[in-house]
Amino acid sequence: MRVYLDNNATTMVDPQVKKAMDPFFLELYGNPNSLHDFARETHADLKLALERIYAGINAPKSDSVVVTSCATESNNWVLKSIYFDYIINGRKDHIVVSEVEHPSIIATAKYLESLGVKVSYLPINSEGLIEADSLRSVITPKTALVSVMWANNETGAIFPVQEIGEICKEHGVLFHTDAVQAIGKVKVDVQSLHVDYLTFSAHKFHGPKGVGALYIKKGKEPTPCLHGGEHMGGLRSGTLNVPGIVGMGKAIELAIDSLDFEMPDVQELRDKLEDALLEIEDTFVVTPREKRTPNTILISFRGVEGEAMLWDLNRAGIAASTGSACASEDLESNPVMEAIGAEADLAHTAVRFSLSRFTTEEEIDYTIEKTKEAVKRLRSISSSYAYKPKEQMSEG
Ligand code: 7TS
Repeated sequence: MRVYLDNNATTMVDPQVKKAMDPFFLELYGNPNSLHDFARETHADLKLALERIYAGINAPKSDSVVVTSCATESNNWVLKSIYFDYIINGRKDHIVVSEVEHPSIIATAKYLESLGVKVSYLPINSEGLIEADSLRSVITPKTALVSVMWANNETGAIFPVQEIGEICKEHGVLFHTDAVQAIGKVKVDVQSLHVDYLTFSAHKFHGPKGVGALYIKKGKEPTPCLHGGEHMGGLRSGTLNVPGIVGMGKAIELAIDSLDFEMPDVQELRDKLEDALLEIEDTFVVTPREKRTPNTILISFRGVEGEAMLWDLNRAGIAASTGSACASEDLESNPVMEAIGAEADLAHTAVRFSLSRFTTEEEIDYTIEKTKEAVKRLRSISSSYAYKPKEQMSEG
């Protein structure tokens, strides 16, 4: 059996999305900006796709949703444009990010730091959550931007974006949220909170890879990252990725439709997996279920190296993860577990299972069986577990 439980890294393209994209490779391949019928024939589908994308996050028509190549581009664009628009000219000198943002935010923040920008990193608490009030003590009159993700990719923890948006509004500071792990899992409505920029990526909700977007509130348009033409209202140049945009439009529509009737089933399967794995002794989950996206579990099996676990699971045909795929070539501990301050031996044991609306009960039953076998086998050969008297173990 092959079981895919790494949906926070990427998802399968929904067959309906693929079907919607198909005509745009061999038939409707015109450049929409050209002046002939091949171009014109793409316009209605592009318009429909953009309408679906706007509707997917409830963006008002007056605001912009700029299609990019991925969330990494959107995140880089926001942070770097803040540097060009507010910092290099001396108006502001500071930005705030959380310490558990995706590397596309953290690495960009570190790069800006190397250019002299002051950066504050908001901590997470022992449950892996951000406390909105922690923002109050770091914000200054020179703060240009706060960037805090809607939901964390490792734990699924949902961050208090509503309250953070309010604090930003009070202080006249721009607010960006990376909603990559939120779209299709929880309701994302840009009009329900104070937010200036919001990032998302189609391949995380059963759309194609290589297409994402940045929502921009009217009046907050950043300096473009890619100059060159009048595409996307002059905000992002480059020939439009027509199949990608059509695919993202269909995918976001399906994802939003599935929120009420499929996500509860995903959550039920996630809870079944989690309950069964927590029956194994010395096993820990940091973020409470009700404070997480419905599809994610980050779980630590004491004494079992995360990578060893992935190896055993992979041999059984099961795909899981120990952390962001962007960093998985290094044998590093999970960044969220580190930020929580977990003991070193626990930080190395975290395994992420992330489900999708295509996950079946049969797959979950199989995963429970194989994970239990793997924990048993790996603990039996683990020097850190087998020889440590149980009484000496304290909770992480
Ligand atoms: N932001 C978040 C919160 C993410 O989870 C990811 C990908 C990105 C941005 C980048 O998206 P991309 O479309 O530009 O690649 N996260 C993961 C992950 O958790 N495991 O692999 C990739």
